[in-house]
Amino acid sequence: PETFYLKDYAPFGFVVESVELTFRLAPETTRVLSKIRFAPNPDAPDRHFFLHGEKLKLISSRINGEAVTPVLTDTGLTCDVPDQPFTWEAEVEINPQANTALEGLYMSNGMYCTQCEAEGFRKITYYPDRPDVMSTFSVRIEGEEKVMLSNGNPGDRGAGYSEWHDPWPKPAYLFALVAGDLVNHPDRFSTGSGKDVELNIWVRPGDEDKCAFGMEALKKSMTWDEEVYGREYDLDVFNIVAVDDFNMGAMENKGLNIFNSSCVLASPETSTDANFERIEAIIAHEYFHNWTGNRITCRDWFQLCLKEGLTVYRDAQFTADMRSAPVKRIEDAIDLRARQFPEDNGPLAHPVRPEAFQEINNFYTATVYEKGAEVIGMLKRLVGDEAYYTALDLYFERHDGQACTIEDWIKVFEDSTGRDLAQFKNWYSQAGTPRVSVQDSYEGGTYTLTFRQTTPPTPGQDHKDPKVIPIAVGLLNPNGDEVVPTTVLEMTKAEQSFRFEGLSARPIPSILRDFSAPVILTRETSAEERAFLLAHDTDPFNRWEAGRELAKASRIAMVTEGASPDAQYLDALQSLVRDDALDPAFRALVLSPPSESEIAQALADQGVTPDPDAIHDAAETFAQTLAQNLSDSLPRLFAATKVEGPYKPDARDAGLRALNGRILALLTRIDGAEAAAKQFETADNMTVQNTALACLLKAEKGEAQSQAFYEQWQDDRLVMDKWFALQVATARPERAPGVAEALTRHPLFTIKNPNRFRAVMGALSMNHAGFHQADGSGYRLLADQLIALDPLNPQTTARMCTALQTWKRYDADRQEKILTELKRIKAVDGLSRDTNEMVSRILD
Ligand code: BAL
Ligand code: ZN
Repeated sequence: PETFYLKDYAPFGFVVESVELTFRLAPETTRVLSKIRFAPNPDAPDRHFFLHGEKLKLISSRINGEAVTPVLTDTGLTCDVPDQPFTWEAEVEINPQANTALEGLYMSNGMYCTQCEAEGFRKITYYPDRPDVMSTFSVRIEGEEKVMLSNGNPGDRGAGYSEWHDPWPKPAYLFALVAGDLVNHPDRFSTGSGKDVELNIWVRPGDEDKCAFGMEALKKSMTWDEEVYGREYDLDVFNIVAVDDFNMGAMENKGLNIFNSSCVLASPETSTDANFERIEAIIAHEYFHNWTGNRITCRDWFQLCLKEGLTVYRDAQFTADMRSAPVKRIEDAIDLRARQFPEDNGPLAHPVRPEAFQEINNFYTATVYEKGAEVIGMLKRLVGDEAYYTALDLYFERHDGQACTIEDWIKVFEDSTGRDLAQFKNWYSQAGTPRVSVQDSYEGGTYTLTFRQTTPPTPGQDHKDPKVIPIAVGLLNPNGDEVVPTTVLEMTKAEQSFRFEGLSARPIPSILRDFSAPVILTRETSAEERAFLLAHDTDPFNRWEAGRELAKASRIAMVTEGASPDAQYLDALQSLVRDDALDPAFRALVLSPPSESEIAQALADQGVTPDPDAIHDAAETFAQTLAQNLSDSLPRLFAATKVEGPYKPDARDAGLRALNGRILALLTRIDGAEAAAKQFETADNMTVQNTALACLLKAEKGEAQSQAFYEQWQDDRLVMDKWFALQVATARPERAPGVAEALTRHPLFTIKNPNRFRAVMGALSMNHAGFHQADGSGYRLLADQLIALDPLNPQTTARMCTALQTWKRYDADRQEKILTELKRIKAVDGLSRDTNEMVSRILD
């Protein structure tokens, strides 16, 4: 397969002045007529007229009204064209019904919808399908569907047709079309400058009652972007559509966001608190793309982090403002360590701005998105809040309507702050998670912190330069008072010391506050000091982090030395859980153990081969000991943290329910699952019903309730995804592959629906000891499923291959078994480019 390189970028030979599209919809024979005005591009090195096109049946083509015969290949067409502006017209036929890859125009439950990012538009018609080619689009849709939508503002509409015009030039990846029997949840929004905008969430009939929360989230997002970034919406209409079959979470098409139904539909009866929080964040994310992504887009796909890192950063700021900033920061750190660190430290490691790819879909990664957002956060920390917003104003002013690069982005900060950010760019170009170690000394009132940074080699990058690392530090004195408030140290060298003078006693340092950089911090320190920080740190993130470090140390000692759960840590947990002065959501996070995969990684980092079963046993023993130690207070704590009154998905109630759920999980270990059974009986919202069922299934006392849940919810796809996932997630390790395998034969399992596939296979890959069963049954099942899915949906198949990226952590037997499966996948005849690239990189 061809590899594409950043260094090869050249502008397209033509600019596109306008695009007119007509769609004649038919499930198996949709006709797409295009009329595109091209003009020579004076900035391009050549005038080679190549239009992308895949799986298209060309019916006819004309230039300036004259029929032409282009040369067709598997990937597009070429044609001789005039050396002056001209009109290209083509008619193609496509088959949405047969499109199971869910890229381009496809059908989902009888409804037409599109996904064009990154390179789906070329499956709709012949076009220069690259983000630096921007144009206005006029669209006419002809069909029998009740609702027919596209980007921009609505135009004429009549029996059997609907017209749309998008006045904002955009790349083809932002094109969208939806047509089907849809109903809307309407609302309106008045922008700061008084523009009245019609808002709609379009859903299948029956889902109307699940739109109100998403609509509120949209209006909050619109207000927030005006208040915080000064960005207003720019069309008369903003449409959101919910679709059941969707590879991603959602898509920011101009004026017509398309959402995986799991990321927009919400009701108390069917959605958990976590679903509500995620929906609010994704609605915001897609809306925020209107400026960071759509008005200013990417020059090429190597620059994906330009829009994704920034937009993830913006949606994280939004969530922090809507909910709790410390809780959001802790959740983001957990997520980064669970998904991005393994990527950055394994065979799939790539820079935040990659320099080569075979299939761009494989680079919609935690590194581009989440590490990309961390890089923005560091930049903001380094320049300060005010300078950050000044730079952003300049970014919008200078680059509105353009397709940009990371260089453009950095230049805006350099120009507006006067700083030289050359070294900072290493964060974009060099992969791998930096390790930062720290040593301290205290003498004559001066406290010195000495940091050392190294970044291990990653594929294709043996050498790493030092990065600019903002290290937020606070110092506490032994009675818990803060003697030096949070100060950002700017580390730029491989080794660097920072002094704090005039201290009357040796302080206790709180380092990397608020997780100020995405690095692995190592510091030899005592359990006492960690327990002190867990009790006293004024920085909530580091308070949680101290607990996490204690938890990890205890777990590792249990696995490697056969130690008992650390008594001091158990005591600390007990006082925290009982401390009503603390935010319940924070207490829930402190009570949430590190994942078994995280412990496996921590062991591997210490040169110990992780044994998944031993790690699982240690987790179980720890939780059982904690439950027994707390046994006297658990029933009281459970009652005291119960949320009374009607369900509200706000941060306060959700935090309390999270704590209550953690307590129920402990209580279930000692009360014969009585409280969980009662909660399941009386549940009036999905959060408590789901929690109760999880506890019951984990205790292997939930068969009847699982059946009842199934009967209650079998007609609700999204709730059934939870039912599928829960059974695999809670299964004892030795049962997990078998449970997952049986579920793939369940009548409601369908490999064609990405949500259902991920519910089962994603849950298996996250049941650490289950997936890594020594007999290799977990690996074998995943490989069987990936081989079955690849011809239907390469994108989702390739994404799921990441479950195998950590293979080098494990013992020789497991490695051998994983390699066997990887090779089996790679040997499949006609394997997709997506999956082939992922498997090859993992094997390398
Ligand atoms: N642009 C792909 C989906 C998202 O990141 O919003
Ligand atoms: Zn995005």
